[in-house]
Amino acid sequence: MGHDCIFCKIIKNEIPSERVYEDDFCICIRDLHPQAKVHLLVIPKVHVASLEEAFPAAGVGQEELLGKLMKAVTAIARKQALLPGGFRTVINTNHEGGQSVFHLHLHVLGGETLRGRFA
Ligand code: DGP
Repeated sequence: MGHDCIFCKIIKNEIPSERVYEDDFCICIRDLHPQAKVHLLVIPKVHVASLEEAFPAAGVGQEELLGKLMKAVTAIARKQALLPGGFRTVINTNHEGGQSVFHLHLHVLGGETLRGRFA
């Protein structure tokens, strides 16, 4: 658990957020600065800083964690009526990838026809 981690504080309800989903493993909140009509963040409760940290060059990777996150994303998208229309999932990794909060999270964007393929 990262003591100064914003998302750890949100998970512990020390910082308020609009939670749309929660289970034992992850939470889903609305992004503070939405980039689409619907912009959600799916955040695992365990503190893993990034995709890089989830899959170190040597040692055990977090395949199960990522699999569970993708399953949660799809279930949440269904509940939020983003399916069958569709949605976009983004994971920003490290500084050049645009990551600003170093607690692994998946962006879920939708609720409209998204312009551009990757931005
Ligand atoms: P990234 O750049 O991929 O690390 O995305 C971090 C996202 O987190 C960014 O879109 C804004 C969002 N965010 C940052 N702080 C907060 C917060 O306190 N509450 C909520 N709901 N979202 C936040």
